[in-house]
Amino acid sequence: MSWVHPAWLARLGRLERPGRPGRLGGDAGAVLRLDPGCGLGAEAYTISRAGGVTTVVAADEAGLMYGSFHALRLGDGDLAAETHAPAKARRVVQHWDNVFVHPVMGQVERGYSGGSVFWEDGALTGNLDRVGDYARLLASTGINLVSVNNVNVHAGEARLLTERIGEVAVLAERFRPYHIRVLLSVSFASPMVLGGLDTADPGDKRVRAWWAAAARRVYARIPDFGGFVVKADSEGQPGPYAYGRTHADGANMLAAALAPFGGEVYWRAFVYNHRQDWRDRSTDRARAAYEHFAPLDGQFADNVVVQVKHGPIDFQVREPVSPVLLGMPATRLAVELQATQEYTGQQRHLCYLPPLWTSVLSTVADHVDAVVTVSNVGEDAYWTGHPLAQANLYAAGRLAWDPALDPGAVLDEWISLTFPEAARETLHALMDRSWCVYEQYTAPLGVGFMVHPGDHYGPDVDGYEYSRWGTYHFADRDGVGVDRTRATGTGFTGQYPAPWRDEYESLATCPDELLLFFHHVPYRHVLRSGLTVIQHIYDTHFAGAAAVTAMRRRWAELAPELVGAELHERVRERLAEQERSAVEWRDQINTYFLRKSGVPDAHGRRIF
Ligand code: GCV
Repeated sequence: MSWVHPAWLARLGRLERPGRPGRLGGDAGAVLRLDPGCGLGAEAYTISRAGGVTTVVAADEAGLMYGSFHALRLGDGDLAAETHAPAKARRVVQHWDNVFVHPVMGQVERGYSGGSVFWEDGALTGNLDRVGDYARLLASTGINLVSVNNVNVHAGEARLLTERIGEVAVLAERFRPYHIRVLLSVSFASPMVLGGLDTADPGDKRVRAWWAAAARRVYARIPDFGGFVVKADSEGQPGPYAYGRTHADGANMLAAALAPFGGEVYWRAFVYNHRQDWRDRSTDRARAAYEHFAPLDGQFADNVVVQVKHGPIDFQVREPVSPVLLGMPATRLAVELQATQEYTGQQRHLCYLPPLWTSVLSTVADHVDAVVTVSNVGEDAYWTGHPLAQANLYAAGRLAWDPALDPGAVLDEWISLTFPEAARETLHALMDRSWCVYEQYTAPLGVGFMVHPGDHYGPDVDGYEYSRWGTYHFADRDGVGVDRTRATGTGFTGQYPAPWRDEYESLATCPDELLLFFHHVPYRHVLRSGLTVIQHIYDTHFAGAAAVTAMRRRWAELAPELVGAELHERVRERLAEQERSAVEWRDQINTYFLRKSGVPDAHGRRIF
């Protein structure tokens, strides 16, 4: 039981197993009782505390481990017995780590925390102890599945499935003691790239046999292997469309190969035309995932989980919930969140994302079997490039375990576990509203994608406007936003069930924060808040940038010794960059819309 870290023994006292009561060391601050007959389900535990002794009871070792982590989170005082069980059996972190440094994307695609914890310049990391530490870290949050390579599977990375599977097995060994199973991203073209076949057609029995043999070899090395993650027919990755097959055909072929061993396929629904002509107004990227997948509802094998990004576009600061998550009742689904902050400040900006995530989970938690989060971890000494971005990772695990948790309470938990009490107020002041602040100074009212093309950092209002990526705002002299109504627009609102289809369709009921996602409106359109769209843009951009200045000042007032001088300095430097960037966002967005609309700021503030 290597999850019982030596440092815990002093705090966690005795370990009792059936017929083998025992004392592992230290003073008996806790009793961990493994009792297969206790009636609890897998991974669940009961925890109580009386007279200074904490007791954890579970039917399996995983439950005992999660209960032990809970014990470490407890404050002082007695606790009446509470039972905790995970809401979701699949709590996943996925890495976009390349094995070989990619000429454009680097070692970790969209990674902002240094190199990969798993791979280094083509080789397995030499620092396997850190992988073990990472496993314990993830387990302490509740994560139980991890994928170790990028969903964009390049030729070198494809070999992890075959000749380099031993390296994946080494990683799996480090995760196993923490009850975390490993997933591997695989290329749909593997039978050709690795197997020398002339096709990857799911209808070809040689292809099916190749996958069956590949899965057998994987399980011979990693008996508890979790399964495959697949990005197919998406942004250049190969997929079943090349053979006139559906995504269900493709996913089910892999599922059949994994089924004898209990493995699963995480098949991504991030499928859209990334070579769109910006002149073509009939194509709407928001519609794509639903159009590709909803007609296949009920056709996926039992061990396929269709993995859906939480919004219809791509991890923008504000999007509606993807209609795919509400429209495939006969399919096992996963919701995909992104901790790495590709479009939310790339860990140079402080942006605590769980308020966004819970706004999604409150709608979709009952519809999904798994919560998947794209990792924000790298080689950085703090694990995350922004030390306070650790809170996003922590919350990813905690919310996968219990999507109903309050994001503020989860943040408070993380702060208590990480910093002294005297720093708590400052951290809340900086972090509680940081997602809203980020939204204020960036793309307004759900319109999204006003970022610099390619690296996705900083403002570039028209950067994607005449591109092939399908992410447009359609600002002209009269107004802004994308008409996605059934009445006059792309019809995207029609992909939602009631009541959303009508709520989003009508200007009278569409929430302000999503207005420009669903409607093209004049600048003087009056929001439900009572402000015009143009005045809202000016006000929020001034307020957002000012809020960042206040955050920067507040941090400067915190005594460095409370959090450690190095960490204090790292956060100071990040906040300085966030302030610079927020001012740039404010001025570019405000100037752009003043020039387009000709409508002055009601408060006469400086716009360029
Ligand atoms: C891993 C976005 C990102 C890509 C990412 C892709 C995906 O388009 O910019 O870097 O690729 O999403 O989720 O597959």
